Amino acid sequence: MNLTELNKVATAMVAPGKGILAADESSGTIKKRFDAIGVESTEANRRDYREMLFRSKEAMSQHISGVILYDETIWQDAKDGTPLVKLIEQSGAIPGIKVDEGTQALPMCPGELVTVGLDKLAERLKKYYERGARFAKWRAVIDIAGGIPSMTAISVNAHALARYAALCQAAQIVPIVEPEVLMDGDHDIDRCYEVTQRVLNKTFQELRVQRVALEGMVLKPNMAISGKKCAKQASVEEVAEKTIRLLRTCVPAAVPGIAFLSGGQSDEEATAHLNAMHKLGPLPWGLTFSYGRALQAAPQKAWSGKAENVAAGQRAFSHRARMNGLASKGEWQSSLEQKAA
Ligand code: 5MM
Repeated sequence: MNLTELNKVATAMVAPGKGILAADESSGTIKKRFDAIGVESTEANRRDYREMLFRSKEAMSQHISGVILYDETIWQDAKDGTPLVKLIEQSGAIPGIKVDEGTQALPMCPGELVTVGLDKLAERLKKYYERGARFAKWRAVIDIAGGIPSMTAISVNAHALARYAALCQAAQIVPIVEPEVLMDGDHDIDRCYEVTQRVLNKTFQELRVQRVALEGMVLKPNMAISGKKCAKQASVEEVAEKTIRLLRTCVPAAVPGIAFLSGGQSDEEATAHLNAMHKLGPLPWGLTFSYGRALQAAPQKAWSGKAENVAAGQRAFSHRARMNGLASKGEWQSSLEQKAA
C-alpha cells in the first residue's frame, strides 16, 4: 500500500470548492427515481441520464472532485463508445465505485440491517482499479426508532465497514466509510446526535483495530439533524453547530476529509447546512458534500428522459454543483438561488 498516494487522492476528493457526486443508485433505487419523472428504467436510459451528468462540463470540471458509480455504470460506454469512466477522467474528476451489495435483515435484531458484500471483495477491487476506480464506497444503515439501534447492529456494521476499508487500502483504493444514521423517524436532533456519536466512535474503534490508515480514507456521515417526522425541526445554525461539535469529538484530525450525505434533506437545506458549518472554522479536516438526491433531484426533473432536455438537465446539475461548491468554502448565499430561479 502506498499511503502517500492514497492521501493524495483522499485530499483531492475534498478539495475546497469541490465535492463528490453520488451517482451510485442501485437498480432498485434508480427505478424509483425514474418512476418519479415518468421514465422507464432501461439500461439505455440509465446510460443516457448518467452520460448527461458526466458531460456537464462546468459542473464536472469546476465543482465535482469525484463520482461514485454503480457496477453497471463503471462498465458502460457513452453513446459514441467512450467508456463513461473516461468521460469522468477527462473532466478532471476521479472515478469511484460503490462496492457494498446492499443490506440484509440482521438476525436476532428485529428491524435492523447489516450491509453485505465482503465475499470476494479483494478480487472485485482489483478489477475496479484496472478500470480506473481510485476510491470506493460502502454504506452501513442505522435506523432510529423505539428500542433501536442496538449495540449489536452498530458493532457488526462498524466491523464490516472496517473490513471493507482495509481491503480497499490494500488494493490501493481510498475507502469512503459511510455509516448513515437515517433521518426518517420522529426523533429530535439530540437523539440523532447521541446515536451518531455511538456509531462514529464504534466505527473509528474498528478502523483502528483493523489497522486502517486514517490518512488514506474519507468519512461520509449524516449530519446531526432532526428526524423528518419530528415536530420540532432544528434551525440551520443548530444543525451546523451540533454537527461540527459531534465531528470534532469523534473524528481524528488525521482523516483528510469528511463528505456528507444529504439523506433526504431538500436541495437548499443540504447546501445551507454545509455552508453554515464553514462559518464555524477553522476545521481540522476538509469538509464537503457527497450528495445523491440533493444534487440530482433538479437535473432529473429538468431532463425527464427527453433528449431535447439534456441542456436544461445539465444547467440544473451545474447550478446545484456550483451552489454546493460555494457552500464547501462558506461562500454560499440564499440570494444566489433566487437569482438563478
Ligand atoms: C445515490 O444513492 C446511493 C445508493 O443507494 P442504493 O444502494 O440504496 O441505491 C446512496 O448510498 C448514496 O450514495 C448516499 O446515501 C448519499 O445519497 P443521498 O441521496 O443521501 O445524498
